[in-house]
Amino acid sequence: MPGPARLVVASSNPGKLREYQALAAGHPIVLQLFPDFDSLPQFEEIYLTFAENAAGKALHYSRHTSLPVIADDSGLVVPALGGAPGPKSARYAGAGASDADRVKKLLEELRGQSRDARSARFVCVQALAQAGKIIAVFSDFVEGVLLDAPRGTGGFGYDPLFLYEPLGKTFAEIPREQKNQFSHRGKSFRKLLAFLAS
Ligand code: ITT
Repeated sequence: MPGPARLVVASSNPGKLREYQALAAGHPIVLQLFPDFDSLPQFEEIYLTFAENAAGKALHYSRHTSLPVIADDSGLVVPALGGAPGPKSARYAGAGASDADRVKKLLEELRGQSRDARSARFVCVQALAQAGKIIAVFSDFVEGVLLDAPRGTGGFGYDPLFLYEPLGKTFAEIPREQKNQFSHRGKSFRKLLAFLAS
């Protein structure tokens, strides 16, 4: 019997890492972290698409371990803002800004906007790479509406503004397992799990 698949998750975002650990639980897969992630040369997310950034990130970090590496590029897309913050979601309020700063900036951009203009989706592209080669790429998204004030203390990033209408709650108001059930990251990760199982 082969042992569980071992993957290294290349991310510095604690919110993402917690979600991946919960997503892997109960599956024949062990998610590891780089022991020294912060001291590795960083990948510059300079591309205009989630896919290019995810693939670039996975390729880059796969050169620092012999194990397969998973990296995701994800973010919030608001069509009424021309797709912003999009692949620049982590840098929307500038370098060194916090989740709260980014939420504040988004609220300012959307102030007084209609329900339609507040439609948004979270997108996640996950790339799996090993030794400088892409093995596979997965993606998914989830649609919601951006509120005019934050609600909830769970999740991370833009979650307190993101109303998931089927539940009538933001992603910051529901347990992690429930967010993972419906989220861009959770749906994409289940495709990755199915791929590994095949
Ligand atoms: P790594 O590149 O190290 O993984 P990062 O935070 O820089 O960490 P991204 O470049 O993929 O990751 O940027 C994703 C940003 O998009 C993240 O910082 C949040 O602001 C936002 N985001 C992505 N997924 C989210 C989610 O599930 N809930 C809330 N915000 C999310």
